[in-house]
Amino acid sequence: MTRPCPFLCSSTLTGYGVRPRGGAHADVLVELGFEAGGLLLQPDRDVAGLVALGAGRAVALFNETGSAQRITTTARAAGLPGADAYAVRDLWQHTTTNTAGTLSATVPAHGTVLLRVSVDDKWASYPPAVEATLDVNPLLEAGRTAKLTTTVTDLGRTPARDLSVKLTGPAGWRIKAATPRAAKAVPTGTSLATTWRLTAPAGTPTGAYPLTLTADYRSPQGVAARSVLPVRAHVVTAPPAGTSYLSDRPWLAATNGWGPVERDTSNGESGAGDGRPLTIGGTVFAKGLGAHAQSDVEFYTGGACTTVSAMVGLDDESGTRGSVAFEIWADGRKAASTDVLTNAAPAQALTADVTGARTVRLVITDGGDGIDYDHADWADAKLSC
Ligand SMILES: [Ca+2]
Ligand SMILES: [Ca+2]
Repeated sequence: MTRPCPFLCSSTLTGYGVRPRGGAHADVLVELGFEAGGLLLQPDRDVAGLVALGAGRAVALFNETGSAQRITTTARAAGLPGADAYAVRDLWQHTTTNTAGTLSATVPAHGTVLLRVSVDDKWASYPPAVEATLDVNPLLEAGRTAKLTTTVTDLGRTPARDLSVKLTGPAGWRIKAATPRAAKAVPTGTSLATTWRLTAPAGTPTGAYPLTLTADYRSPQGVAARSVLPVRAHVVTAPPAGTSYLSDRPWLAATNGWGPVERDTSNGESGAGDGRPLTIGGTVFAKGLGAHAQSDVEFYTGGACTTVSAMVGLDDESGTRGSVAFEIWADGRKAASTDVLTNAAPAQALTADVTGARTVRLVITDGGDGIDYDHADWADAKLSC
């Protein structure tokens, strides 16, 4: 077989986090047409890589992040001519469906969905593609009921018939549909939304747990089809009342540009626990987070907190050439941010109103000039609830 580069092993693309679910199977590479040569590769950081395959296109939905992300494009954007419908082959699931044009999936962390999309006279013989999504990332306090809404949308040109949706989780969890979870027919572009009540038993340890959302349906010709969305639910603990240091709280997720985020020290080098005292402009701080752009640390606040505050700046260990900006996000809203800061700036107070937010994220960007020397501190970072 032709060597499967550049698509699955070049340094260009390892930068996009291509780690196909289940590994790079030879049959998938054959289906992609790697033996044909003449590849056109147009990776787009946020959307898709495209490979020309004669009249068809292979579309890779990349997710380079550490959490599941919905990624959407269209057959036209993938370079296919206009048509009533297209055939979509899912190269990991080995299924073929029809789409009216939308190509969309929730892609697991560091995962890739590979599709082969083509104009195909037989499109109506394939079941419609459906997309399953969640309204929120499931975060549960053990013993307390949480709500979650799932949506199954028909992306096909034909209706999804006898659609029924199922959500399953670990043994002992209570999961009940609070609204209908079945529909006779879901036509093109419409959805079945179902609200679920989930409870993890009291005493469930914090951490990530698997849930599975399954949609079963039929094509108008009666062909059975199934779409499965694996989901990670997190069991979390409520933030403490009063003011606490964020470096003493567990985080839900953390990404960092150089090794792990450090608690109560500077970032140091790429190893864990090798930081120095947090120091900004000669001032030393006992508590806080030491990070390196690009960095993103997410905490659970459960709608119970009001304020995040910190003294922010470049750590003195990075020399004089770093530049970063700090952002505090409350759910999907940027609640506070700084201008681009350099090592010349003293520690700057940054405070965000996070009232009502389910999660907050502390984000450090590279200041627009790359991440070199960007050791940056959330000194004295506190949460008030
Ligand atoms: Ca380190
Ligand atoms: Ca920078």
